[in-house]
Amino acid sequence: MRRRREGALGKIVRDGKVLILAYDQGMEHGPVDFNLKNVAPEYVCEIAAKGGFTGFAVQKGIARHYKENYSGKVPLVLKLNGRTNIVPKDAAYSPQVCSVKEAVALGADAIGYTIYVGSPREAEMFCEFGRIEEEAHDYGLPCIVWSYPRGMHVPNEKDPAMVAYAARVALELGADIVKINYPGSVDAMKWVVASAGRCKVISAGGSKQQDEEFLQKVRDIMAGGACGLAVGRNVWQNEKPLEMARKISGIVFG
Ligand code: FBP
Repeated sequence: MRRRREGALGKIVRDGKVLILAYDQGMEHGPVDFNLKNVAPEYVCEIAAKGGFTGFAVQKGIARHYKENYSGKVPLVLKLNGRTNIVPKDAAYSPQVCSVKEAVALGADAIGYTIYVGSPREAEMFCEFGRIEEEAHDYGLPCIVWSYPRGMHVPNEKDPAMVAYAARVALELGADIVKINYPGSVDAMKWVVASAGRCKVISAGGSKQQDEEFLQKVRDIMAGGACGLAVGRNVWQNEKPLEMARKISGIVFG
């Protein structure tokens, strides 16, 4: 039975802001991102549950096996596609590995889908996402697009003009929220946000930085008009993840 089309962002937005804990790096990068603590999903689920996040982004295997560790404590953002770091990026493609129906069965509050804008295989991802977006919206689920310029035609993935292009593509494909890589400055962020129109913009955290350096980046992201972050490594790789989450939260919601 399908839910009515709501067009609302539901639980993943609080006071107009979004703060998602991303934990799909095990597939995207491999266990190289982990240590003996954060390789255990129970550890990161607890951070998701206690860190004041508006969403927890994972693949379906983590969602199913660890449901008791996060369910009812933090909204679930289910990633519907994924790839490994082993395959060359020239023709970057992230295949769909989970259906919208399964996301609903797992209790998802939103779905996530990665598009590599500019890749020779972008057309396949556009088509896949087009079908997902229609179905997810029929179920009343908001759609978050991880929109990353990538592939042989993209010499610099972080080029601010390319990041703005990727944000615009997500708006035009019907995403409710677009997740981009931080384009490097407050002004560049403002252009990304303007390009995304009514599609809300959140930024990835990126690889682990020193605490103060990262918190300044969070301030810049928000000063650029973003509505929040989907952050992973800078929280669960931190020695004091809940303290870090509290500081990020203070900037995003403050
Ligand atoms: P981080 O905050 O750890 O950078 O996570 C954000 C994220 O988008 C993850 O959801 C995803 O696994 C990863 O970055 C993708 O990174 P890459 O750009 O290396 O493919």
